[in-house]
Amino acid sequence: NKIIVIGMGYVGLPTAAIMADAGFDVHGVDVNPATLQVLNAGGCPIGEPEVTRIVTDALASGRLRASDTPVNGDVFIICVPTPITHDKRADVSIVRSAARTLAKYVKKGDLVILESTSPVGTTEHTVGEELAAQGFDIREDLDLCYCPERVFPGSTISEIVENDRIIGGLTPRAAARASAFYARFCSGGRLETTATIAEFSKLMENTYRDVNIALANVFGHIAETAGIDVNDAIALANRHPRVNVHKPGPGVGGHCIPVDPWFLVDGFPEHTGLLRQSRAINDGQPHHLWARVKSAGAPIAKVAILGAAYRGNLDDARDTPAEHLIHALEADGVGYVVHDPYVSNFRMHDGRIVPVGIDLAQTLDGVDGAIIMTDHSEYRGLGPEAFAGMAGKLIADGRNLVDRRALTAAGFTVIPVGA
Ligand code: SAJ
Repeated sequence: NKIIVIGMGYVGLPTAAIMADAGFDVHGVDVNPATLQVLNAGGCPIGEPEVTRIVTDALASGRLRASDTPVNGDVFIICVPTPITHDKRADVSIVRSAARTLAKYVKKGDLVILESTSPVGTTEHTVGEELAAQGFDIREDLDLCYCPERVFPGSTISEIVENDRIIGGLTPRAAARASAFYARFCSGGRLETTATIAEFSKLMENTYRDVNIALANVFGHIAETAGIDVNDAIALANRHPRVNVHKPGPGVGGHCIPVDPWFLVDGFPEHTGLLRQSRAINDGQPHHLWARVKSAGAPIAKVAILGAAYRGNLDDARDTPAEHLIHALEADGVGYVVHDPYVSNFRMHDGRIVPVGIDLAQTLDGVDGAIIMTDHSEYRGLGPEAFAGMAGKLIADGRNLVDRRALTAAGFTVIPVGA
């Protein structure tokens, strides 16, 4: 069995390596020359240690190769990005062009799988249309499926291998075939359904998380106004057997949660007011935190942003809430420096590169305030010594990590989230 994986990114590359590890002959395809250069030199463009290990092993074994064009195969898997446009519309043009490219290499009887998070109907209408344009009957001649990835950056390999897998076939035959294929390298349950149900359920998962985080953030706003600590209240509410309130924070980042709800809004605008409002609440959190800092009244010319990654202990700054904070600071003419133990310089949506320091004391030296954006373990429990070099005494703790009592006793003003 020869497997062709289109897209050597955060999902496609580890998936390809896991399949090579399971004994398949895998050919990866990517349009990015830098990615291909690293892979062809036997290296891995993703920093996560487990991913690096399995990818470099797969390349060394010869069972994984990569180039800029597909080859003939038996199974084709599309793992390309599905971004949103600047006006929050779903952009499936990369899926379409991947499908158009691979359609020329597909033969009768092949299995074609879309893994990219996609608007409802993409498998049949976008991928299916490109295959039909090559003369295939997409139900009879091929097995076409939607099998969403559920990659959680930081534990990519175990989540690909162990999570339950939704397998949406355009036909029951296609689902059964894909299920047998995933059984070769996935130990979790395999849940066969239709392609559209699979597409919808993937969007539901990430939308559920976004709306729940927005709800937690609203609880945080209420607590701030009422002078209550939201975390104490959440801890108690979560002792109810059917309640799981999420964590309020400084915003929602990453390449999935802030993007995927828009696919439902785009497709079903008349039903998705709640989703739009949740997005607005979560995107507004960095601005909300900055407004709280300003209302503390201390003069601020320069702040240190602690954390560029969108989530703790990751080197991933895609769609980071820190970018929204930077816009808020710039709008007020406030200077900033950024610290992160994992992320080096990162690129904002407007193309600018933001320099990031790794020495915390150096970053804090002489700033008027510090704003914690990421729940890195390095920031947990920080006390007065860590912030001693600051010129001012203001700390906004977007993740409720620092030793608030010790800092307050030492004369710092700590602004938590939701308290
Ligand atoms: N966050 C909060 N409060 C919370 C939980 C998260 O503020 O209670 C923030 C995080 O700090 C982060 C953002 O939300 O900035 C998103 O992080 P996340 O932990 O929700 O997840 P991602 O984006 O890393 O990965 C998600 C996962 N989906 C779900 O948990 C439903 C992952 O399993 C998916 O595979 C991934 O999206 C994807 O690729 O779709």
